[in-house]
Amino acid sequence: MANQNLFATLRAAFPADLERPAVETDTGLVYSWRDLDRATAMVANLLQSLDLPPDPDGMPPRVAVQVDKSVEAMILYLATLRAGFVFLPLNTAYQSGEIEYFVGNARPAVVVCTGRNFPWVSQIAFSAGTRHVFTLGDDRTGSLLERAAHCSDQQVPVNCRADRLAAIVYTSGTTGRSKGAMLSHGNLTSNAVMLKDYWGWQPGDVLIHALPIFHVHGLFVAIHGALLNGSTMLWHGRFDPQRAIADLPRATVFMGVPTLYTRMLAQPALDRAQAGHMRLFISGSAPLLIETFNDWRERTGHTILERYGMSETIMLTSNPYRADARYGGQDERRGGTVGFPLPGVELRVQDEAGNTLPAGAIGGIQVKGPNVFAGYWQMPEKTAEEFTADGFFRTGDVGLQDARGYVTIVGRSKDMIISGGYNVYPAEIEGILNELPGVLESAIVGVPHPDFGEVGVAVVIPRPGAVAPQPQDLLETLRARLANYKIPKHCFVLAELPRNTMGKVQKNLLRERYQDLFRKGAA
Ligand code: MCA
Repeated sequence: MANQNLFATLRAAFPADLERPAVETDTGLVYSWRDLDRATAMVANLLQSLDLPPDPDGMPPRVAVQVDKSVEAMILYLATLRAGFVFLPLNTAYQSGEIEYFVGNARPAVVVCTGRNFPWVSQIAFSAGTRHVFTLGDDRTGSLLERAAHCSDQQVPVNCRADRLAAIVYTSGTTGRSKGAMLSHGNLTSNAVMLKDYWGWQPGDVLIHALPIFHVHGLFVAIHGALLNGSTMLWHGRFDPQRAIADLPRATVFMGVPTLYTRMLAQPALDRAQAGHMRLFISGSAPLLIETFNDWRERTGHTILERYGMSETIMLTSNPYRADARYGGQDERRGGTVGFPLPGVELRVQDEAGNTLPAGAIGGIQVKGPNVFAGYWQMPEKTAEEFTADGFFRTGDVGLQDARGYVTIVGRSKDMIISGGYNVYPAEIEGILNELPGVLESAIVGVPHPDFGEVGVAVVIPRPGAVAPQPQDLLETLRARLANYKIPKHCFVLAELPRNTMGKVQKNLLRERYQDLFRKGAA
């Protein structure tokens, strides 16, 4: 039985000449394919030398990682795959309360954090039973590398079946607490192999990697795409529009969230000449406004390819790179749509009663395929709720598929804000606000934002008789507890919340009231 370890598949795609550059960083460092192979082997050997016990239920040990973006962080991810352990990426903006939840929920055997966070992260980890806490800096320092330096640079990727757990990606729940999406080697491999063909990866491709690597987009879609094609990555430690534009003539593929595109459009240096060498611009993780889609085509001559995915499924649909024969060919990339279900993905639209709807009708989007996760970590009931009796996953997104097969997302059945490509869940923030002494209740709603697409705004109702809460104090309280990108961009203290006859808060009325709050030129 061939080894279904994703790393084995990626390693087989390394170029024959291992001295070629695999990664060139924006700080001038160059890592060859041999460097990647040796370094991932050394870190894999270190992890395996720790004699980590599998869980009583046989689940492989977890490696939780909250470190700044670096090539070594990617090496740690690949080494975790190599060693057959479970990679658990954590947003660097998460604070102690959030980390305490993830560590308590996933019970990682190993935690890797930044040196600056070691004092509080190690305390949380050791208290939760974690056996080893290492540090990793974005400057090739830290105890992880010091220890790995003494390990062999030869390692055979642990033999895995396709259904072996490879990663847990936390995606906050509309009920406020995050759920760990369990992704297997098979989920990741099948999606990566299919996308290599569907997006036309070809010899000579070079990827600009400017996304964080603690979410699906930057960690799986971008990295797997480049590695599986033996392509060099131009590695940006953080997104800078000017640097991304400067690198376009050396690259052929760029992946980003809409905010990255709007920020590059704001730069005069972006023009057809600068983008002339590029083959493909891909957008996802948040809706791409038709204005951005049109402006980009006007300015660069390129038609952005928008696609749709989730932490639970990796990529689900995509606008065509070339005509998709399944839909009669002659397809074009349509702004405002997320294209066609990808090969192997079954997609249907159903109403609340579970009836599959005809083309063009709006309903709940449900999917099935080898890329769809097995479920949420240690939440069998929640998992069961999210799958239909015949095995389709309820995405929570609302949309339609037209007669040509194009999928359009028109909304969400879950209360969620997508801000600059990050999912923000009002319930998590409302839960904290509603516990504060001066607060009777609160509502977080998403409103349009010129840079992040959509951001949260808080509306708070004071508790009668208590000292009236001050908006800034409330935001500071949230800032001390939550990742910075979750903090509402404005807070209003009002006398009451609009409610319907059933007493339900009418968030749609709040969204309407504040929809122009951040519009360019708004007062
Ligand atoms: C930063 N800030 C934000 C966001 N990012 N506020 C709201 N939403 C955001 N996304 C705020 C910070 O809180 C801070 O505010 C200030 O902006 C500056 O922070 P900084 O980190 O310097 O911001 P940035 O460097 O400008 O980051 C903006 C960004 C980043 C580059 C757009 O958000 C980003 O990389 N987004 C990509 C997210 C991503 O990879 N999504 C894929 C998820 P203050 O100073 O007040 O604290 S995977 C997925 O969605 C599915 C599977 C899929 O289909 O891909």
